[in-house]
Amino acid sequence: MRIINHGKRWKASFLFFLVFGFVTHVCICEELTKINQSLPTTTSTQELKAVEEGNTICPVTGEKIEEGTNVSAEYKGKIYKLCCSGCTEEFKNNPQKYVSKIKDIKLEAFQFEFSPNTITVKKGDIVRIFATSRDVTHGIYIKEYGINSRVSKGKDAKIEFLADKAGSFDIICHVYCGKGHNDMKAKLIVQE
Ligand SMILES: [Cu+2]
Repeated sequence: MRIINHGKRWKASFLFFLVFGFVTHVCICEELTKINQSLPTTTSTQELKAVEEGNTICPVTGEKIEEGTNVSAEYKGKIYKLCCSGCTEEFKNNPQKYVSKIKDIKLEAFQFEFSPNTITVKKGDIVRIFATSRDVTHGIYIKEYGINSRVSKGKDAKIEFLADKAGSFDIICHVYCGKGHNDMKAKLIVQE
């Protein structure tokens, strides 16, 4: 009898641990699922995806890329548009040479100044001005380069051109912006 009792007790405790084990397992699994769900879902492949550089001038020829042209090359996580497949080959041979020609400049317009006041680049550079306004609508006019743009608060302007003429050029606000408007000027210096 004692032996049978022993066996029953053993069975009972075995059953108890089985049920207990199952319940704790389910609980832990649920917790782990919750933790997993709360983790950010971004994958490393998404982070490594190359981004469009958005250039409108071919870094190899310095010429405006015709609309509808779909030729590009990737370098250091950025996709550069090019004007033809010949340029793609040339670009791939020496990407650094062409990428280094692109000069990105932030220009802020406000009553009644531009900041920076002077933009200095080298002849042959592809200049990209990313302009913002702190207050009202301003103009950005560079006669010698045929640039005629306007910028408003919340409506940024992107100006892209090949600096193919050396010299010192006036950047003028040609949109009336208030009392000091006539003095609102900056300089573009293109070094030989
Ligand atoms: Cu002005």
